[in-house]
Amino acid sequence: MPTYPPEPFRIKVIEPIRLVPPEEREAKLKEAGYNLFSMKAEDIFIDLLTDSGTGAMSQEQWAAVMRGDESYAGARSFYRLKAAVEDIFGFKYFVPAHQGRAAENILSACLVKPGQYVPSNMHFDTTDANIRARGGRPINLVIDEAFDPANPHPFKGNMDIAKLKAFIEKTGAEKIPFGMVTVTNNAGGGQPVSMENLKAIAEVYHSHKIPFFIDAARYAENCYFIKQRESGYASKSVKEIAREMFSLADGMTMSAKKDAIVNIGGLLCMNDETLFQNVKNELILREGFPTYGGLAGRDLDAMAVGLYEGIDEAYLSYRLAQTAYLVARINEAGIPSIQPAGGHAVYLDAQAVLPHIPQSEFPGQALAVELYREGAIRGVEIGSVMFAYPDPDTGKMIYPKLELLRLAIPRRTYTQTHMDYVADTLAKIKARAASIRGYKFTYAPELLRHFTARFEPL
Ligand code: P61
Repeated sequence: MPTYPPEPFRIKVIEPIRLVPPEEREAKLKEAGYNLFSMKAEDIFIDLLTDSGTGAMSQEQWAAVMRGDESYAGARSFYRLKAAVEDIFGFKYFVPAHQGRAAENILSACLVKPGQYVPSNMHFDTTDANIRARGGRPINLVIDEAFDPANPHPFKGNMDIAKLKAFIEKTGAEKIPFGMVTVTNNAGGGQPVSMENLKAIAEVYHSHKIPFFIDAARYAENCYFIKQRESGYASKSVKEIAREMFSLADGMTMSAKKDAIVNIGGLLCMNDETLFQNVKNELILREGFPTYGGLAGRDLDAMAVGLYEGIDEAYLSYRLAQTAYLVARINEAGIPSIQPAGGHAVYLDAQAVLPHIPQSEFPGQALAVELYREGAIRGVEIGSVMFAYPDPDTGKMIYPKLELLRLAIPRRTYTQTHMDYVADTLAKIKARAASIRGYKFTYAPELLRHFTARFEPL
């Protein structure tokens, strides 16, 4: 059992949470259409829906908020953010955006044409949907080990280089406006990508003159895994590893709500000047003037500070150990999850816990509902609700390879006792798993359906 490290911070401000009595939970579930996105936050005890924008900001970040310069154009806050972005990522140009998907939307609007393809290890759902929304097709080429939950491969987020080469040969580079990789791979267990693999990806894209963009939402956690697991990196700083990573790419999108530990914010960086001009025009249309990009000056300042706190190694070491601890406690309770522990979340193998529920009846969603029913804990399904799409050529439903329930850990927010409560709750569910039933949709939109879908128990 990994030890739970002492937090490298202490608590100065608290936010009360309330445990809704079990007898009130059923009505709340029914009212929400059995979709945890539709529940009131006040009815959740431990909220592991996402690690996005839910972290605790530090005293330095709150102090920075007070320094926010709310000038419409050329604010001091923008220049402080610019200095941090240039120092850590090293790209020639950047714009702020209000969050990751805004950066993805702008990049897709500028580059993706109908019928084109964008490969990655695995796109997360907003990237996937933004490419589809422009008529493009997202393609996932992660290594096969990623689909074997028990396989302990240290870099399970790696792209399969042979598959990537074969895909480009078959499709033609002219149909690929840019290629991506997601670090860490959120859709596949929060698993890291190795530097060796990043170098190989860059080489393949560049040999075909395909621009390479990194989805950098959790780059700092990925860099710390490289430091821990990849030979030659133990004595390098996370910042040095990050600089090496981004020097391989032509740009990046980032949801700053993750590794920059802010409640709102995003980045779009690039080296190409013409693209930068087009991005700025698109940004002005949809987000705001290029020196604020849909954010307040105070948000830019919080991000400038948070970018450095996100690469602090005492913090990262605690962060990854907290996740590993929760994974170990949950596994000890007899619930299998993707191995090894990822960076930001535990990914429960819902299909293994509920083998009697077929994919068409959403085992991940069933487990999510049960976790609320048992302990007022909120997670998110990452399975057929989120990722089953009809094939655009045949119309036949394509199901994802894994049915997962993700418990994402907000940064600097919950303690060891909270993690123990989650593991103990799952142990109780495990004891009565055979009696749990599946769900069917009563409403589902076409794209990103998990946010607003409604269900009925079967
Ligand atoms: C999450 F239920 N992730 O993991 P934005 N890239 C990557 C992400 O993980 C990501 C974005 C881009 C979220 C929030 C979320 O269906 C959901 O700042 C690797 O959220 O726009 C976001 O960044 C987009 C939760 C997103 C969901 C979509 O929890």
